[in-house]
Amino acid sequence: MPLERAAPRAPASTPAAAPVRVLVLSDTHLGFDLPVRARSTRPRRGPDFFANTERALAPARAGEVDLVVHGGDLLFRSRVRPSLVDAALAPLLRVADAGVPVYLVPGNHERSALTYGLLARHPRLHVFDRPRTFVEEELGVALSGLPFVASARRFARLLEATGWRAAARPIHLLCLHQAVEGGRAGFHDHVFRGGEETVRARDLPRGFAAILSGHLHRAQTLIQDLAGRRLPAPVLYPGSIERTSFAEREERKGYLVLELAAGPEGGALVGCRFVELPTRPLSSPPPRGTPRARSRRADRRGASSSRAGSRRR
Ligand SMILES: [Mn+2]
Repeated sequence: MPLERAAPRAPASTPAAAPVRVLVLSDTHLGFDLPVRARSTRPRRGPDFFANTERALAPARAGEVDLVVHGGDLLFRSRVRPSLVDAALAPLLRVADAGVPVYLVPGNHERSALTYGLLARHPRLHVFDRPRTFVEEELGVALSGLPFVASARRFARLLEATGWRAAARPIHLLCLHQAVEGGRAGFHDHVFRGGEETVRARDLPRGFAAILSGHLHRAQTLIQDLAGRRLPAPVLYPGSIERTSFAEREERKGYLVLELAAGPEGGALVGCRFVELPTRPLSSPPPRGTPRARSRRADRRGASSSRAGSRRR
């Protein structure tokens, strides 16, 4: 029986460009449990954080994505030794060297943006050291973003300061390090409803294909606000690449690979894949006891508040 030949496909009336692929990782907390001079010989989890950062970036080093966005908290706290900053930037610089642009949002653990300004000198490594917008002309992508802001009341004004409205491209992404209304964190499933630290859904404008954010350590996607109204764009949290506290003991850890299509109002998210990373189970309670109240406080912080974070992590 002769093989049937597939009929030639009719040319599309408007040839669709291939989707743009974006790898999103966040909250790598490099330097966590990695003392320079250890006072005990207990096993350290610090190397796990570096290993998972490298694993998450492997598709980028292999050229399988067009862009990388790091949603912040690259480091485990804001003041660290210079050699740790170098070690933490190295995985990102290798991606940039491989030809893939990298965008970094300063989180609550790296307010010393000057350090990045001085060290992150690479034509393909870009830091949202202030509210600003970058454009990748060849890809037709604009990326707007701002560093972590402790008071979300300033959010709407700072978003305008990125200049995003004047930078419209076929695909537009918003990059943040914030808790957004409806986000969830911790073992007791704390829901961010409002208050000082929470970005309100009504402050998110139309015009973005997706909003990419660090800060919440649980991987999650928000598509509606607390009243059930559809958000103007999905808010995507890849979550942390490892467990930074006991509150995260049952969470899967990983990173996201997105596919974005050009279109009106900043394009559209057409694909989103969570790629799980290996993690060591947390089998013992935190060293200073686990009263339920403390555990709940950790939930409310989203396992990542600036004050507690700098002090304890
Ligand atoms: Mn964090």
